[in-house]
Amino acid sequence: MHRRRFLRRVGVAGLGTGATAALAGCAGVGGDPGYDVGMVASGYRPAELTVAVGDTVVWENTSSRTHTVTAYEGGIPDTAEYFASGGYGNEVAAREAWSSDFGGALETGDRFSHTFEVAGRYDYVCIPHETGGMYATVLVEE
Ligand SMILES: [Cu+2]
Repeated sequence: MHRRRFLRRVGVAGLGTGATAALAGCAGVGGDPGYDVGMVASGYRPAELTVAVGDTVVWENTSSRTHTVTAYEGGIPDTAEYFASGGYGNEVAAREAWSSDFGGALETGDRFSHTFEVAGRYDYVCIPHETGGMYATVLVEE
């Protein structure tokens, strides 16, 4: 279990959707919603989140629809670890799993987390709502 650090927000997108900065890894303490990025009906809030190397980002599906968190393999730093809900090792595997059996699905209230160990820009997408523009970015700073 990774202790979450203080996550700074840069850029104000998606006000009021649970992007409150969090100090400790205890959900619900001091108004901490326990996650960093919420998934609404057709998007991530905030759509851009800035964290530091070593931070763990927690996503939660706060909507009634099913979503995924799936990194674009070409949209993350070369040396970074790939991430996708469902734990798939690459984007092709994640997409195939979704297509065949809704692999990687995050239902209402489900969470996914990833610890970012390499600085850079990370673009990710919700596979079922990609055509609807459901994608977002995590910026990881040194
Ligand atoms: Cu979605």
